Amino acid sequence: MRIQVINPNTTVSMTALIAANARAVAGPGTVVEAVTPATGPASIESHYDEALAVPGVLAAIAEGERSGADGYVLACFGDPGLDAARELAAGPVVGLAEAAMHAATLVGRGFSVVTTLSRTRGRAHDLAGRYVAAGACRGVHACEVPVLELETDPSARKRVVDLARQALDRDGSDTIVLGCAGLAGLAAGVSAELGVPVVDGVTVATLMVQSLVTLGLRTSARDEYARPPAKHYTGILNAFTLA
Ligand code: 2AL
Repeated sequence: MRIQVINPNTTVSMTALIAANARAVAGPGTVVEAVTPATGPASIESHYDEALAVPGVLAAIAEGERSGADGYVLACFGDPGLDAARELAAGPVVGLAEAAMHAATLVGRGFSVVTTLSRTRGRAHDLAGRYVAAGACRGVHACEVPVLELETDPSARKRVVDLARQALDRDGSDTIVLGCAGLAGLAAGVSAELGVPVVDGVTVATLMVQSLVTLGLRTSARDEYARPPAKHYTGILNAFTLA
């Protein structure tokens, strides 16, 4: 099967990190195609970034549909454009926060999210409200390292580990969710250090999509996730007009 893993931001080195982590867990019959959108923000750390990432995500999904992708991972913790992607794609689409939060509820009673900037915490709380039962998300904590500095700041990993340790105590949680695709690859090491499950959405979402495709489970096209009604889109969105 072919899984398209979309990095909703336009930073190619981050796509490479995401791809390596997705490929590390994908099964032998699964081809992971990592995509960097042609348009969008360099990183996603505001509602503005998130809104402007969505056209690039949808263009990537449209291309995936043309080339026969079996399923999609949206590899950003804000899950930008997830519902719209489901309206376009025939195969399953799974978001990072969605996958990670669901997985955390399967291995623990309450989780803490460790994310990048404090301004992204509201979105994480909103998504927790959508995906998991009340009380399952015990807290969302920001290490205050900007997304692209996760790659370059030598203190980033230690800040994430220290914050996660504090979060477990403060929140009374038993599981850590990594709240950014740029943290992919840290889960196993941080878990060994802290002695609790640490969930990375890139790997979990990849295996969830692989499982859904294997089971023949596709997004329901009945009602809400049916293909959007054809209409004209004006101006810079003209290319998004559906037949
Ligand atoms: C993210 C992410 O996963 N990718 C990105 O550009 N921003 N999330 C975050 N909380 O900073």
